[in-house]
Amino acid sequence: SDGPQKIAILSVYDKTGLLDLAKGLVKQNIRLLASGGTAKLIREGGFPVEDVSAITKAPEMLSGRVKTLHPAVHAGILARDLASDEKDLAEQNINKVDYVICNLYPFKDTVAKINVTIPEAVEEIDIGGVTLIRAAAKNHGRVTILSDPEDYHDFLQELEKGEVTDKQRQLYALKAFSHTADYDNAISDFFRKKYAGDGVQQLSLRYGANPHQKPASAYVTSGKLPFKVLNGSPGYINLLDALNAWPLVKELSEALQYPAAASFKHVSPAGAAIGVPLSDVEKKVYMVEDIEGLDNSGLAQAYARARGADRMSSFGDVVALSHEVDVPTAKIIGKEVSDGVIAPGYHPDALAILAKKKGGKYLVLQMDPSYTPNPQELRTLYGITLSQHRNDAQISPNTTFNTIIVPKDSKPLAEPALRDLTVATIALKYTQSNSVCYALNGQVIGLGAGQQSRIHCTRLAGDKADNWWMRFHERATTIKWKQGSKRADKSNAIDLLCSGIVPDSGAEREDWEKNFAEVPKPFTAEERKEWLSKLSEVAVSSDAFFPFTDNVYRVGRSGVKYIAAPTGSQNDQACFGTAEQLGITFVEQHMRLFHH
Ligand code: 93A
Repeated sequence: SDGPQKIAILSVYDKTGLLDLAKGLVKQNIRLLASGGTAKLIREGGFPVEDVSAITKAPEMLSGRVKTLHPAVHAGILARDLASDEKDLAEQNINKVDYVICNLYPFKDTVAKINVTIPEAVEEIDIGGVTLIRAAAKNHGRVTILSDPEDYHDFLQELEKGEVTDKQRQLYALKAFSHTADYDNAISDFFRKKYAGDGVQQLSLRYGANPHQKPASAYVTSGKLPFKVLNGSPGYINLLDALNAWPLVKELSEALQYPAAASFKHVSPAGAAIGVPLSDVEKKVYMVEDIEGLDNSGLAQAYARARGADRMSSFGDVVALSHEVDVPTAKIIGKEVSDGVIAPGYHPDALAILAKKKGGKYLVLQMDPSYTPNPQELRTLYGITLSQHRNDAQISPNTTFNTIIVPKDSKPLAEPALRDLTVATIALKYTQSNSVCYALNGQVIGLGAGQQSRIHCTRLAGDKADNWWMRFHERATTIKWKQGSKRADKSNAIDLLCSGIVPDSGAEREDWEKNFAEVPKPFTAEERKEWLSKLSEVAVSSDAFFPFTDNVYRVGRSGVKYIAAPTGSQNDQACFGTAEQLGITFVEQHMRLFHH
């Protein structure tokens, strides 16, 4: 062909397919230059090849640490078809390189070996190869970079046909950039584990979602983790809970200007609340009557409500608190079965209380409240990386609930309704979908998470709200417990009573009765109905539109007066009409809030 002889530089660790490639290149009259081991193999295969030192006029040095790093190589690769570049090359007597074939030292395989030392790993950090690959990929307008032996065959076929197409060079360059990025990730990953110190940029976790899922870790790729482990050691699900619960309380507190708390289980809130003062009966129902200083701590009141909403679901929770944890809040947590807490700070006496829990293993995380996450979120699932913009939509009592659909003549909502819709909606933003949330008095009273059918969410949450309200019935608040009853056993016994599912007889009934000094009479259907009819002013939020009117009818049976939900269902008009009939204000909440 016309023009000067084309040049290929070959430097490969993985020598698969090398001889076939050399044969094909030589057939096209391409001049081969190769680093030590690569040149040796080609030569032994009987093909003409020169050492890279033929053009660098420098020997390979430092036991191979410097093989191809030289201006004769890199100017040859990086030069464009520009007069000024040509001039520079001519002055230095350097020829343009047209093809680079390179793959890297096996860093990943080396560090995967047990007990690999740092010097062993360091020797496997490829410098010259990465430079060859990056330079050739950068100049892919002119240069072809082959970084994968799998591509040799197709490449040779293209050469046979004439030249490598622009499109093909682009694809090879893309592969090359991905290859070096992946390689660098493996290196930074290794040194993060060795040098960053546990808990600074990365944290080793005991295991993943289950004990057989090892190893497991949490890390950021730059900067520091935004939380510190003050006590205990977090598990994978603890972090899923904590890192969902923290933004919930942060947003809730900012939206309503109150301290806020959340109680998480399996990556959904069991309760969430702001620090509205508690009545005496609320203190009793939430089992916080004996907490000294409760009335003066908005944070303790918030947690009492968050924890009190659904005591069954909160068993073994991860707690999030918007403000520095004080002694009253720590005392409530101290009495409950709980797994961990995340908060921006801890009063030393509060920390001392928490650090004693679970035989000293209670998880205490201190969150940096100024931390702002990257707006783009990544996760991998089944080996596939998914990326999305974070749900950083703001929910605010002043702006989110202004579009009142029915009743048509409605005045703007009053403060308690706005407050409760805000609590319910922010809770849903951090609840596994589908989700529906009932709220009252600044707290969640019933939350349905993770149901595939919306009506099942609405029912689940509504039944929880009903159960919550039954706990305020005098029969439930005046139970005479057997001496030494534990809190969890009490909660279980109350749940059976208040859900209206105490068996008439049999072993389960006998077990239940063992909890009491004086056995309470189970509620009749009429008694339940009568008491539930007194529940009112409840606010409900839904993370997406109601597809059918059944949802509206169901919420109407649990004292709901306000609904906030997105619209867009074929049955919108029917849902609005049903709400109006039931005396419910229907507010359009413009944002769908699915969360997974
Ligand atoms: O130690 S290096 O980073 N220094 C270099 O200058 C250099 N140039 C190419 N390693 C270098 N290489 C790598 O050597 C290539 O990436 C390839 O993996 C390997 C090929 O060496 P050999 O041809 O001697 O088998």
